[in-house]
Amino acid sequence: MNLLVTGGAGFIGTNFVRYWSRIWPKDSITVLDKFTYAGNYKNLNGLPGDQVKIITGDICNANIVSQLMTQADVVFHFAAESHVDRSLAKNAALVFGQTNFMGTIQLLTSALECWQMINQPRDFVYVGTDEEYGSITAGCYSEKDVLNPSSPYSASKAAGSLMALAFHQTYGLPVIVTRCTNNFGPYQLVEKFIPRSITNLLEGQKIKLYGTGENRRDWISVSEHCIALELVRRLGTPGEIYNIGAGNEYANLEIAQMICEIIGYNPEDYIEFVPDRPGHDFRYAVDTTKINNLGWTSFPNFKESLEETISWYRANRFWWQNAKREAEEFYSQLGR
Ligand code: NAD
Ligand code: TDX
Repeated sequence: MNLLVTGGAGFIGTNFVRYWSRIWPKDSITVLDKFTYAGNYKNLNGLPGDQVKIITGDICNANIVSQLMTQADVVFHFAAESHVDRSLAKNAALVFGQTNFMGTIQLLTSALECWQMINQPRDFVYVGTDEEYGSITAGCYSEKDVLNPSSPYSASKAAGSLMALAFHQTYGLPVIVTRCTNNFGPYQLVEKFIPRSITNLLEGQKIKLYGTGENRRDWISVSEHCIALELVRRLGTPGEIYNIGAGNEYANLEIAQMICEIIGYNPEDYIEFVPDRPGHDFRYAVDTTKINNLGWTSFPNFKESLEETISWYRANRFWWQNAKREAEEFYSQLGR
C-alpha cells in the first residue's frame, strides 16, 4: 500500500510514520510537510530511505498535492497549525484557516479529482481533535453532538472535519474523521503543556500553570493514538466519525504534580501560577463507545507512559534545546 502522510514530520505524524514503517515494512510512505517551525527533518532520521520519501511542500499547493495524490492509496492527514496559544495571536486565524481549512479542501479536491480520473478511490483519514466539540463541564461528547469550538485553532479544525464529511456526503469520497484527546509522548514540541513542563524542570525552571490549574484534559499516549488510527482506517465505515480517547482525565495541576514527583522536585516549590489563556476551555471529554465497538481498547497506564516520556526528554536534550529557547521567547511575550 502507498500512504500519503501530511504533516509527517510533526509530533503525531512522526510517531505514526515510525509506527507504520515498523509494522508494515513493505508499504511505501510519502511524507508531505511544509516544515514550519513545528516540523523537523531529524524526526524521520534512520527510517529506511527506500520506504519513506520526504517531500517538502504545502498542502495548499495544488500542483504538489495533485501529483502526490495519484500515487497514494490512502491519505492520513495530520498537517495543521496545532497550537491553541499561537492561534490567539493577532492575524493568526488567517494562517490557521489557510492551512487547517483551505489545505484540507485542497487535499480533498485532489483526492476527488484523482478518483474521478483513474477510478480508484483514495481513502482519506482526517485527524481531528476533541477540541472541535468545545468544552464540557460534566459528561462527554459523542460523535452525534454538535460542534462548538472556541479558539481559532479548534474552529479551523472543526471546519476541516465538516468539509471532509461533506466530500463524503456529496461525492461519496471514502473519508473517515477522527476526534482524539490530548496526546503526549516523544517528539512533541516543547510549546505544549507536558513537554514544556518536563523541560522546564530539566532546566531547573518552574512549571507554569495557566489560571488556577483546575482545567481538565484527557490524555492519550501518542502510540495508542497511532494504533487507533490504523484500526479506524481498516475497520471503520467511510463517512463516519470516531472519537479516540484513553480515559486518563486529570486537572493540569495533577499532571504538574506528577511530573514534579517523577523528576524529584517538590511541587510546592516548582509550580508557578501564571495568567490564564484567553477563552481557556475548561474541560474536554469524549465518549469512545463507537471505536471500542470496532474492537479498540486502550491499555492506559498513564503514569508509566509519563515516566517513559520524561526519560525520552532527558535523553534527547539536543532535540529540544533550540526549540525550547524559541518557545520560551514566545511565552515571555505573553507573560506566561
Ligand atoms: P505538530 O504541530 O507537531 O505538527 C504539524 C505538522 O504539520 C508539522 O510537521 C508542520 O510542519 C506541518 N505543517 C503545518 N502546516 C503545513 C502545511 N501548510 N503544509 C504541510 N505541512 C504543514 O502537530 P501535532 O500535535 O502532531 O498534530 C497533528 C494533527 O493531529 C493535527 O491535525 C492536530 O490538529 C491533530 N491533533 C493533535 C492532538 C494533540 O494533542 N497534539 C490531538 C488531537 C488531534
Ligand atoms: O505552560 C502551559 N501551562 C498550562 O497550564 C501550557 C503550554 C498549557 N497549559 C494548559 C492549557 C491547557 O489547559 O495545559 C492544558 C494543555 O495545553 P496544550 O498542551 O497547549 O494543549 P491544548 O490547548 O489542550 O490543545 C492540545 O490538545 C488538543 C493540542 O495542542 C491540540 O493540537 C489538540 O488538538
